Amino acid sequence: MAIERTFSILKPDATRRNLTGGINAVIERAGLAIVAQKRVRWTRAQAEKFYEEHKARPFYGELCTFMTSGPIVLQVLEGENAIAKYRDVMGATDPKEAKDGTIRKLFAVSKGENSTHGSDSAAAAEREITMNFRLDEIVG
Ligand code: FUP
Repeated sequence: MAIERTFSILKPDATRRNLTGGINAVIERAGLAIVAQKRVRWTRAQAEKFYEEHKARPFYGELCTFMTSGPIVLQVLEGENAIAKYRDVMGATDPKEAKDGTIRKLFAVSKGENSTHGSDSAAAAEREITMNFRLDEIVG
């Protein structure tokens, strides 16, 4: 296994409920290092671009509305097998299906308001990190 970087978002439902620290504790306990982090609020155009692969899905408009409804925390996580590991730590998209101890089981409100995003492949991680961070903002 190799040291990888993955891209993470703490979504508006999480920032609204002051869960940044609580979620970061789960991330760090899993052995992932937070090597970049910034709190921002996305424009509609930024959300639409980030989620453009979902453009044809019925939830696309609602997803972009939700992702611009409040502050979000953008992160780069680093560690062994970070991409798959963070997907495991987040749990299933729908919190009703997420395993005990996962972020979404612990914190998510619903399938849409599911507290976190994590890249689903190496190509996605590369795209999402470069879209959201300059190289000098990542300190490993
Ligand atoms: P995930 O990879 O677990 O974040 O899930 P997807 O890529 O399938 O979906 C991206 C986001 O779209 C989810 F985080 C939440 C939203 N979504 C819905 O709102 N409804 C759905 O039925 C599926 C996804």
